[in-house]
Amino acid sequence: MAAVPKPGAPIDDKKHTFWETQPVPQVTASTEIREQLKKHVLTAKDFTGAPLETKTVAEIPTEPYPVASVLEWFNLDINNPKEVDMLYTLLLENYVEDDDSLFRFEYSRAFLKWALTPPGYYKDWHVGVRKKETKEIVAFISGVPTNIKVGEKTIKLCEINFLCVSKRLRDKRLAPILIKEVTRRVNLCDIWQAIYTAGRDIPTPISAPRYFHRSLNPEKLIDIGFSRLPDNFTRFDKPMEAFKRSIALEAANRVTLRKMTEEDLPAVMELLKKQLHNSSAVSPDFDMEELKHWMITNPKDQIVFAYVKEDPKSKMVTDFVSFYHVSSQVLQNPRHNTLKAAYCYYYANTTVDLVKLFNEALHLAKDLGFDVFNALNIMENEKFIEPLRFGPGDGYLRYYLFNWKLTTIQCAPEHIGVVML
Ligand code: MYA
Repeated sequence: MAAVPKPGAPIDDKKHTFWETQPVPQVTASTEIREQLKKHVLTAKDFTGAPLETKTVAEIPTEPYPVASVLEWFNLDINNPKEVDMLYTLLLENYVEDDDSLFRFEYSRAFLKWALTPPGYYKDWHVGVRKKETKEIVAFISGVPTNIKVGEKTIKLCEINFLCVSKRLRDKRLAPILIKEVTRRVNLCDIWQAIYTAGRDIPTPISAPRYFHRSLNPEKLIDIGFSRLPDNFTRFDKPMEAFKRSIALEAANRVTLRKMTEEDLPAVMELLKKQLHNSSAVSPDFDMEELKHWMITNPKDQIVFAYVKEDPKSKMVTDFVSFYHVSSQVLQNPRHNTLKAAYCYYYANTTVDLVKLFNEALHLAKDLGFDVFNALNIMENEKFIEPLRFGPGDGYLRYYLFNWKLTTIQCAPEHIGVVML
């Protein structure tokens, strides 16, 4: 993926005929603002900001936007296994790939169902486009409702994900129609803001965190072209063995964690709020039902893995760590079809430092058969990324807010407190 301009740098000079018409910031933070911000420690109140436009539900069209005459809108029924299958296949064949087309995300059916059904989800925010004649799905976009703390203000907004247009229908301006249609449906629910992420640079990211990767299965990662054997290992007799030894996980200083259960929800909620809210530009403001949905899933579905550390005497939960599972298809390798990746999710620590906590998470992920553990340099992740020998990736993930301008326009990755799936 191409190098991302640093937050605050001028955005690309491409014309964005669609995005220029949308309520999103069209400028980046000025050098002056950025210099001022460096001078003091930022807290949530520095970021809050305000909407870019204000409308009422009465102003929103009640009819869907027109699509090409051979296509039609349909609400994908996420509780119907056949329709989940249709979505799974659309994404399997057409969703996000790396620049060299070596890997493509493979979100499992169980994952999709989980991601699209948080408490209070709206069925008509699961927006499909299909061919009128064959009913074959050709495009999709989804929204789910959530409460996000933007600076000091909690806003009910929509989290957009899984925008996908079939490869056969690319570059025909179908994406803007999907975005406008989901916006219309969200607005009809009196919700006016959204949060979303993309690898692509469009107007205007609030931040552009970088991906870091911790190898758990180095031989396979090198075999499939995900990583390379560092040059300085070629001088060894058995380079791969030497490399594997060099990045073995730290075996000392292990922490005793146990699986998180429903009973841990209140304690985890408290820990999480303390950890995230003080210095974040954006962070989740979960209620208990949401936290339960996002953390406690059926183990057989292999979606989220959440663990707590409890004090042996008081039985108080003092620390918490979680990661989720998204595999990628390996597209061009005769020996491997799947890359099993763990992604850093939410965590909070009060008694063990993050290096120790994540060293334990890496052990757990390795024991579960993950090949790699991925993390963005958001939240406090920089504290463990280097000590635990995560390597910088080529990918950057831009974070965006729709119809909201932060006071600072942008923020550093460490001020991002939201993990997008
Ligand atoms: S990010 C994941 C996106 N999906 C993929 O990358 C999968 C593989 N790619 C595809 O399926 C297609 O290439 C897509 C574009 C569908 C991405 N976010 O139809 P087009 C703009 C926003 O001719 P296509 C995720 O899911 C592009 O800059 N805009 O292009 C979050 C251009 O506009 P402009 C994007 O390649 C999604 C226009 O579309 C993206 O056939 C958040 C070209 O359209 C992108 N990832 O299809 C969506 N990619 O000329 C925004 C391209 O102005 C939500 N474009 O530059 C906004 C909030 C809505 C709710 C609001 C509620 C209040």
